[in-house]
Amino acid sequence: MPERATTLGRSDDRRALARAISAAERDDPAAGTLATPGDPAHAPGRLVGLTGPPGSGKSTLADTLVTAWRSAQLSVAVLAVDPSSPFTGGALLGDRVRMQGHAADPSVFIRSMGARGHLGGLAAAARSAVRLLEAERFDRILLETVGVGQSELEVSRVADTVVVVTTPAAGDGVQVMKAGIMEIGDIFVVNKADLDGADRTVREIRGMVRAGTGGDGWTPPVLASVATRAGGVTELVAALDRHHAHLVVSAQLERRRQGRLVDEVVALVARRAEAAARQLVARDGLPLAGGNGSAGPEAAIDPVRIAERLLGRLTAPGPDPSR
Ligand SMILES: Nc1nc2c(ncn2[C@@H]2O[C@H](COP(=O)(O)OP(=O)(O)OP(=O)(O)O)[C@@H](O)[C@H]2O)c(=O)[nH]1
Ligand SMILES: [Mg+2]
Repeated sequence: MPERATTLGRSDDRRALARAISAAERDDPAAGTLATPGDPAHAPGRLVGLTGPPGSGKSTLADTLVTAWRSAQLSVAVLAVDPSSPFTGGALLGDRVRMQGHAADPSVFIRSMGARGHLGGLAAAARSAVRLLEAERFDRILLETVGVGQSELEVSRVADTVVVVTTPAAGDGVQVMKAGIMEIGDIFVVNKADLDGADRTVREIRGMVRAGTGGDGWTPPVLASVATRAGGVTELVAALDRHHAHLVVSAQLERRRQGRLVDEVVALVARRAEAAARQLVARDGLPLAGGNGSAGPEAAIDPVRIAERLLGRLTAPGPDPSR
């Protein structure tokens, strides 16, 4: 499939993209209008998520992957998302320093995103940012999420392919493979394979993967990597290509993307509906049976019925309460 490298050569373009992502981060509706429409003839970028415990080497892997993809003439965007960080506007210093080797490359865009602001949650902000990057026609979009908690898992679901990064387990075996993470990984990487215990950790995770393999025809490979070495991600690059091919052939790529669109639209509807409901209540009070708008004894006993009445008013034809 022909893939043409995007070049954000003009610093104006870069700034516009950075601004649009900031707007998405703030949940500013203007974000959508700042996106340039993608070239429909261009193959949609592949969206790869990197997730795993802090310090496992995700940013270093991202950096090495960028190098590998750039040598294949592919343009790359990296979005580092840290749910525990309040930073915004690309301020995750460590990540930026680690990827500085690509700072002058017009076909590489690197951006960090923190947890501040976005009403719809970080996953929604990441989804908006990814949509902007897709519109910019990057061939590869890397989404790095720090940690293995619930919000990180949610962010990971935005990706086509999720890579779970761990390190050789010290002492008594793999502990970071918490509930949820085994299910979400399409590829497992034991990074820092230059350290002791990598082989054993690979074997252990393989055992867990086999036990938990679902019925989608893909057995997640478990690879070892040394992100700090130039050729240390060759196997990972090949595994990513294989998984992408699998997604295409099994029609799961389409299904995953469709699922993401549904998630995004439903989340938007939920947010707008909440705003409209609050406005309506602020204007008219709660629609209580007595109709006087103040919370009487009914509020304590029957919020479901009050909610149904409110929903009825929201969906009733007539003046839109959100205007
Ligand atoms: N020995 C060794 N060290 C590595 C390897 N990959 C990364 N490191 C080091 O591990 C440290 C953490 O790497 P990062 O890439 O920042 O890890 P991260 O997962 O992005 O960390 P957070 O974003 O904080 O979660 C750095 O000092 C890296 O140089 C590796 O393959 N082997
Ligand atoms: Mg990092």
